[in-house]
Formats: sequence, C-alpha cells, structure tokens
Amino acid sequence: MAEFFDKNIETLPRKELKALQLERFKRQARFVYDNVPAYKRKFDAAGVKPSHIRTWGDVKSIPFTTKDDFRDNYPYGLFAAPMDKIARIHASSGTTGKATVVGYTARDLDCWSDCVARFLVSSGASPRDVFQIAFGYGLFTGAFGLHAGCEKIGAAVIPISSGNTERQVKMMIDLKSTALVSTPSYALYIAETLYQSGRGKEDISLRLGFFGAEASTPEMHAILAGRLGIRTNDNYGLSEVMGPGVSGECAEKMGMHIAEDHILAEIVDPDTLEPLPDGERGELVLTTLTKEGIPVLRYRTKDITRLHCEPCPCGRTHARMEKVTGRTDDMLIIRGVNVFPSQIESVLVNMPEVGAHYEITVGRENLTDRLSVKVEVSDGNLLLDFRRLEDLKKRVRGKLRSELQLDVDVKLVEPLSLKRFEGKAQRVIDKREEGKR
Ligand code: DLL
Repeated sequence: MAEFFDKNIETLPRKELKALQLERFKRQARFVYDNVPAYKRKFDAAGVKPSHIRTWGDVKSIPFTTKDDFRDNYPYGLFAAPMDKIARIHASSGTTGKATVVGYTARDLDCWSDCVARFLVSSGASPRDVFQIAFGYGLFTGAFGLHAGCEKIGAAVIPISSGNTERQVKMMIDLKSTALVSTPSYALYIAETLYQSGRGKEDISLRLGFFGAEASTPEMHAILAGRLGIRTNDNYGLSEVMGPGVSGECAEKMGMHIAEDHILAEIVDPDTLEPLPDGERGELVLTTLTKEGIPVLRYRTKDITRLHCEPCPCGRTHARMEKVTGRTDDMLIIRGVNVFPSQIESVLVNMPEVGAHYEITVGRENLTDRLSVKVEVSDGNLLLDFRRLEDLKKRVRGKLRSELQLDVDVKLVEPLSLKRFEGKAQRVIDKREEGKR
C-alpha cells in the first residue's frame, strides 16, 4: 500500500491543484513585483503587471529568469525577504563566474523539508530507516536538504558527508545504514570500495538508495540496485528553485513527482521559448509558488525532460517529470550531430564487459571534431589478450555508432584507472577551442 507524507495535498484532484497553482502564481508574481526591484524592472520592460495575470494563458507573458539574473544581482539582489527573516543561505558554485546565492526564511525551510519528506516516503522510507548522507555538507543544498527531510519523517541520520570512501563502507556496515543518499556516481564508487574490501551486498543492511543531483540513466540505477541490493530512487532539484525536493520518484518509478503545490513546471522549446504541450520533450522552466526568501518566476533550468500528468498508480496526482536526459548546455554538437553524454552512458553500462566508469573527450583535429570515449574493462586480464580486446573495442564502437550515428574513438583502459567522483561526476572534457556551444 502506498504511503504518503501528506496525503491530502499529494492526492489533491488535478483541477483543484491547478486552481491552487494559479492563485499562488498570481500571489508570487505580486510579491516579487513589490519586493524585488530587478523583477519590477523586468515586468515593466515587458509591459506586464501582476494584475494582468488572470488565466493560464497570461502566465506565458511573464518574463523568464535565467542564471544571468542571479549573477547580475549577486549576492542578495533577488532576495524578497529582509535579512532578519532569512534563516539560511546556500550557494552553488557553478563552473564559471560568481556563485548563485540563495536564501530561505524559516517557512521556506519548513516547506523544503516537506517536499523532501514526500519523496522519501513515496519511495518507501520510514522512521525505522537509518540514512547515511554522503553528500558534502556545506553551501551545496544536497546534504542539508536531504538531512532535514529525513528528520521530518522521523528517520535517523548519519551526517557523514562525502569523501573518505573506506570510512563510508565501514560506517555503512557498523552502523547498519538502511538508506544511502549520494550522487549516483558516488554510490558507484562506494559500491566498488565495498567489493574491493572483500565484502558484498550481503554484508550491509542497505535497502534504499536516494541518488540525485546529477543525471543518471535507468541502466546506472539498475547496476546500483544490483550491486548494493537496494531499491533506488532518482530525485531532482536545483539551488535556484529550492535544492532537492523539486521532484522525486515514487515506488512505481514512472517519473519524478513534482511538488506542484509549491512549484509550477512548464516545458518550453529551448529555441523559440514557446510553451510545449504535456508529453513533449523540451527545457524545464520552474516557478516557485510559495517562496519568501528568493522566489523565482519562470526560471530556465536548461534541463531537458518531459512532463506526464496522467494519474500514477501510486495515487499521487502531481505531475511526473521524466529522468533528465541532459542539459541544453551539456549537449555536444559533433560534426553536426547532437550527442548527449547520457546516450553514451546507456550504451556502455549495458555492456557487462566494460565498467560503468567512463570519460568522454571532445577534441578537434584538422578542423574536425572528434569524440573519444575511455572506458574501463571489467576484467583486467582482457588487456593481455589482444584479439579479444580488439573484438570488444569493435563492438563498443559499433554500438556507439548505431546509437549516435557517429564514429567514436574507443579506448579500453584498466579497471580502477579512471577518476572516481565523490560528488557530481565530470565525465566530459571538451578540449575544443570554442568550448561548449
Ligand atoms: O544538485 C540539488 C540537488 C541536490 C538535487 C541533491 C537532488 C539531490 P545544484 O547543485 O544547483 O542543485 O544543481 C542543479 O543539477 O539543474 C540539473 O542539471 C542537475 N540535477 C540535479 N538533480 C538531478 C537529477 C542540486 N536527479 C542541477 N537528474 C540541475 C539529473 C539533476 N540532473
């Protein structure tokens, strides 16, 4: 039987949910217009006023917010609440330039932990669970966000943070952790370290894994589920909107339910910025509906996904977003072909002879882009057998070609030779002068 954290809201009929969202959207728009000069300027420049929003059709007249707005208003320019109401500050470093700084009021923190608690419970967590939180505690929203959600459902928390992987394994065994929270790539590293120490899934008490903060394929989740003997959950979020808790899978694993009473999700065409109907793939755009510290309207996440609004067998009515297949700025354009790293991951992790550890490099030779993939072989002995090695390489290349319609240089390397990640993995190295497009 499906368990709920807050059954009334999680199963609210869609019609009522949509009405609630529209009311909250109007209120949130009025709130930012009155309290954040940068939003007022944007509204005024676009010739819209909060009072113009009456129907869903009016929502699309509201200007988008982007990462640049955070940079331009660094550090506190987008805060809508005065500092005496701000209870917590987080920041995400990003790859370039200034950090994105976000603030939460006490009420924001309470809503945030509710959203996290919902997906924990929907995936089968209970007060009996012992959560090992292997996200880095700090400015990153992952650890504190999950931590508060676990406490809210009454579970025990081990705030071990990320890193020191041998210790993670020791604690997991000694303290009998039943749930692991980390990035999927760190979970893979932890699982590998467990097996390297001569132990396996029968030596641990883990039953659930909550793996978010980066894209991962269903194949990667299947590998983690098998190695650790657990059920995995994917959960999604971003600092600008809340952190973890924006959405998370229920036990049906048919997409991640969005906390729609707190967040409005739209899908737009990333080129035309026109809204796309439910079920079509495009860029996810999110609006906070109840935030006080740093509300955001129509934030362009750059994450690519689809929304499904039909009822879920679990009974929840909130829309589900599919696994994120990539980011608009992650997409590699190689000789005119669009390639997402997740496509490469799906091919590799489906081949048992190669490991789930890989590295993608994009370079340029004679004015032509070249894509190369380094992947570890599962059995190091293979490297001593030239014929079998060449045969495997040919098969990997063939599968990548049929998935990507592109020739890829494949290099098979020794087990354990590629870099391991304790947080978000960085598997793509773009060496082209122009960088990513
Ligand atoms: O990663 C928040 C988070 C922490 C989510 C812990 C889930 C668990 P940021 O560091 O601001 O926040 O990074 C946000 O990470 O725009 C996505 O591109 C990516 N991302 C986060 N979760 C997922 C996921 C946190 N489940 C950016 N699948 C987002 C795919 C994800 N990508």
